[in-house]
Amino acid sequence: MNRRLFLSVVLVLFSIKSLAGSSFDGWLVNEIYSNQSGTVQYVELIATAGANTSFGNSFIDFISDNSNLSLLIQDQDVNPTFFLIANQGFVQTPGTIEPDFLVHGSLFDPLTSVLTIKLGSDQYTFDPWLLSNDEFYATDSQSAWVINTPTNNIGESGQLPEAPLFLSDFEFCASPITQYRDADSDNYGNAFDALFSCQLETGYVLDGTDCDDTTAIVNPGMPDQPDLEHIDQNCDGIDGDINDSIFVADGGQGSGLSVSDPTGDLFAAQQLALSNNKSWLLIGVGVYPFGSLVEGAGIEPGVNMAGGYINDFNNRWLTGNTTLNVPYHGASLDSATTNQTLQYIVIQGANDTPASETAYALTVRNSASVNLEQVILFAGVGGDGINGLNGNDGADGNNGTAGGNGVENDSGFSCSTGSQPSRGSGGSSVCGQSGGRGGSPGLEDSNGSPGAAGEGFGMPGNNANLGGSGGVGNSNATDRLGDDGGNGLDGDDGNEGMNGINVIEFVGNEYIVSSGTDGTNGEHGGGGGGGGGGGGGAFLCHSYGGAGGGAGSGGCAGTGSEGGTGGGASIALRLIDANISLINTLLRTNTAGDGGSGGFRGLGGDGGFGRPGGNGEDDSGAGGDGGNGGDGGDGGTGGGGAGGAVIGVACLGNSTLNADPDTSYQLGDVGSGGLSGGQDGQSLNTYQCD
Ligand SMILES: [Ca+2]
Ligand SMILES: [Ca+2]
Ligand SMILES: [Ca+2]
Ligand SMILES: [Ca+2]
Repeated sequence: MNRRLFLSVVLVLFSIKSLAGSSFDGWLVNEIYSNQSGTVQYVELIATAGANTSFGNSFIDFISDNSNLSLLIQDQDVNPTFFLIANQGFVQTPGTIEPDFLVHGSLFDPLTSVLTIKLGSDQYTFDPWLLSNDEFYATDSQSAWVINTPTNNIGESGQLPEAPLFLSDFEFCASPITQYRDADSDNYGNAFDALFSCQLETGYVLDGTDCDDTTAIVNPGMPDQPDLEHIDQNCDGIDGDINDSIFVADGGQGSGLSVSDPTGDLFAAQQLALSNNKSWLLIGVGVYPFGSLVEGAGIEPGVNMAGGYINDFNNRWLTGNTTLNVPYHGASLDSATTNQTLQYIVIQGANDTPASETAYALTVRNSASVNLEQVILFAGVGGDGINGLNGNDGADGNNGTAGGNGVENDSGFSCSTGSQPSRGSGGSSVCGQSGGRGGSPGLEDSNGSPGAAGEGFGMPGNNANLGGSGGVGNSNATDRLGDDGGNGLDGDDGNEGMNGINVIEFVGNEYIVSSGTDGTNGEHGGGGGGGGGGGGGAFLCHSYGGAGGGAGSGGCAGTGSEGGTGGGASIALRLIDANISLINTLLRTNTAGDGGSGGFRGLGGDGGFGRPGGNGEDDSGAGGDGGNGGDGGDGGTGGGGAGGAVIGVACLGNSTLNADPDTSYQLGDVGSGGLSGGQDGQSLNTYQCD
């Protein structure tokens, strides 16, 4: 005789609403169902008027005598009425529908004395909990029995058939054999399709541990790795093999050796995997620091990583991220041995990249076969280049001094006895480009001396800055004058530096930035020549001519400015003698570094002025004027550094890239070239990967 499901339902609705954020406000438990063993269970929620249909990140708790289950419902946007939570046995029962949220195992203890379901702050209590083996009725929100009609959020409605689990016509025997249907012939039976019979029937087996009896590739004897379809191929309740895994969860404080005791230290978890001979790290949704500037972020060969796990590793969240925060130069995998895999992992490079350094998200080296499955590699920013230092301006030249005027120097009647007029001094120079000194004047019949040449000839053989010739003593009006000194030549300007170019180059497998070169220094201006001394006079009183004027010194050269250094690149994936397969992987870069600008060039100093020679006295000659110093040349301007490149994948050495059509690239801005003429960087999805 079937026992009818009998439920006395007490509904306790607390009016406390959640203060903020997501919640199940306005939702009720509409149908709840379990078979006797708890292997087939579902709960159908229904929205009342005004219910919150965006209840992502809300919890549902099932609290029963021997089981407390807390489910985090992620990012669910429901339209508009139902939400169906069911377990795996429900899914495997013919005639049912796809639930909105699938739970491995049981939702609650079917033999519990009281069941409490918490929908956020709303709480429902069912008490007592008696089960029928009829398998046909559910309980609705009014505590009434109803024919079960589990309905999911798109409105599909199914039904659990009456008595689906046991055959109706029992044959009496003393020791009936419990046996399980093996529909897929993999020698593991379906626990939810059992039969008591006196002999082992065709199509049945003694083992009832097949968690999916529709396919022979799923059963407890199969290997199971984390996969993109999240199939629990070995029926241990998780996607992956519990016995071949270390468990990592955000904030975990445990040993990492079991699903209920995860560690939060991803780096240590790798060592744990190696010492315990485990192949996989199963990693919960969250953000994990991985490596530092000091120790790098090495991924251990032979330790595979799979992310996206939630709800005590029972489920995986397709759009949830397991993010590894790595230093700016990225994570690295060196000498992976066999088919090493990263799956549902985000590797995020830091953005504290030093100047002109390149940012990487991941480098794979010396590895024959590495697989990235639904991975996001996001390189940090490339380091900006450094601006070149400015050149120094050259000092101006100093002026010469004037020559003394001619005077009488005679002992005769009414003649005066002046001393020899002083020669004009050449302007001094801090860069050795002094102006020439003026020449001495002659007395009576003697000639004036030539002025001294200025220092720093611009060009050999050019007499531009020679001193002037002295005047001829006691001669006619023209000859007795000292000649003016020549002006110094201007110094040539320095050469401009070369600008950085955007050719991509790796040396020693490192991206090389292209910096601007320094500008060269200008030349100093030449000093002017001193004026010649005037010739002496002999009419009536003997007299000195005027002394030559001093020349101005040359202006000093401006120095060249430094070139700017090049900007660093931002590179998502660097392969060095490695082969890699990418499945639905995103290669993403941040912006590359801008090139540094060349410094401002130093300007040349102005040449000093020459000064006039002294006047003649009566018939003595005037001294010649000192020449002006030449101006110093300007320094050359340093070149601008080139902007850094953005590159999805760089294949160096002997590397190959196999990317599926779902793999994509999202590259940031290239670095801008520094002033005045550095080139902007290049943008390449792949570099030398053909
Ligand atoms: Ca089977
Ligand atoms: Ca199977
Ligand atoms: Ca699997
Ligand atoms: Ca498994």
